[in-house]
Amino acid sequence: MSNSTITVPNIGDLSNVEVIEVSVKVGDQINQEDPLITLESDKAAMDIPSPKSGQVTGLLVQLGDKLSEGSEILTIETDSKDEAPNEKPSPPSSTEEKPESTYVTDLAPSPDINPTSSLPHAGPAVRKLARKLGVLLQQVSGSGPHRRILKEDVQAYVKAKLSQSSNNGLPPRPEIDFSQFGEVKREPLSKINQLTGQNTLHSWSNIPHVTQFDEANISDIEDFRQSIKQEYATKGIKLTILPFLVKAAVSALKELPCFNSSLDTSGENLILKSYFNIGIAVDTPRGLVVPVIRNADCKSITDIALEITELANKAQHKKLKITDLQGGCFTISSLGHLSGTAFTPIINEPEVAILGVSPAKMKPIYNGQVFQPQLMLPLSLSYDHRVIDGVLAAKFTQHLTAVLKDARKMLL
Ligand code: CAO
Repeated sequence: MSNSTITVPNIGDLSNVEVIEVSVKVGDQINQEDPLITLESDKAAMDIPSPKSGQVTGLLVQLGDKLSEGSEILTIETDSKDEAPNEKPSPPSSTEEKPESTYVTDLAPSPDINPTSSLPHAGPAVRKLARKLGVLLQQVSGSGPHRRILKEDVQAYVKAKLSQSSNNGLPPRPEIDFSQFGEVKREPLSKINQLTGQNTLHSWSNIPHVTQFDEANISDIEDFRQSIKQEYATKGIKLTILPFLVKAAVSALKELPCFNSSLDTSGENLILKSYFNIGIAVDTPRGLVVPVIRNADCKSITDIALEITELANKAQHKKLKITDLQGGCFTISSLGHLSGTAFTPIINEPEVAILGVSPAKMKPIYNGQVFQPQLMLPLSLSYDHRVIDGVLAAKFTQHLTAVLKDARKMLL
């Protein structure tokens, strides 16, 4: 063991240079080339690296001291007994950042930036942090004295980049003062609307969506429904087309199990589900919610009709519990009571498909001999193309239309 003093090495023609950062403290175990202090003149900032490894036993400088070649920095205890009593560190390294060979993709510098075109002023700790995060200091604006880059500046830069990347890597939209064009009113979005916005943006940006359109002939189901609707209404049950669609969806999910799945977060494995929980999109004054009918395969159409009414009521009166909204496998979004011919529903992640339903209309359908009026229900099936291909999607709607045309097939 030997104790030695480390002094400022040759720093060219500079003298009385201010200490602006001290990177070590007494007791620190340091390695050769670790930065000890940073000096800053009006021309440049420079690190003074340690010429050897060892433990710091005494600090001989503090912030603001003015040092020249030969000024003592600290004492260090080393293992070697052959050390000269006064050690000069290796020549100082400029704080000019060397470009890293790799960068975090989201934070990658724009190609038109030359990493050596300017000399950012930053201490070793800040540069270490920047290196760790893959930040090129030339891109960071310094808020310290002489535009020196502080840790907070690097953190603010990363934060700004991350918020841009959550916006799909697109530059943020400029703030527009719409009142310059006419009268405006600002209304906050409901919490549900904000959440739906985030979820749909995430789904739309991350899932390759394809929508398959089809039509189901629901003439027989509708005749049957009309014939018992009143009787059900007297028992307090609202029998619409939707419970039939839930049952038809379960039948199609059983037939094509990859629709009843989720991709794991690695995107390499499919998690296939043996339960059949169907989410129903419900419109409320506060926004869209999707309560779930659990184990729809084990429930009758009557049970499902009752449950939809209950869940829709709870949704309208803010009575849904978190468990009512969890565990869905496949979602049905019905705009059937309104208008439209088709739409492209957004998949309710982490599900892999969603069925959109538009209003049924009477259409002349050719039966091989004559045109007959039939009630045709438009179906819009959006699916995740990473999991499902077009052939499977066509098979899914083919199965749906077959069971909706002849409800007896749901029993099979
Ligand atoms: N074609 C023709 N008629 C339809 C139909 C369709 N596709 N879907 C429903 N109808 C009929 C019903 O059968 C009912 O008729 P009757 O009075 O003769 O029984 C009437 O329209 C009203 O139905 P409803 O909408 O009250 O009930 P529902 O079971 O079909 O749906 C619910 C319930 C809660 C899902 C629905 O009211 C709702 O909130 N839908 C909105 C979903 C949504 O917002 N999706 C968009 C998501 S993306 O932003």
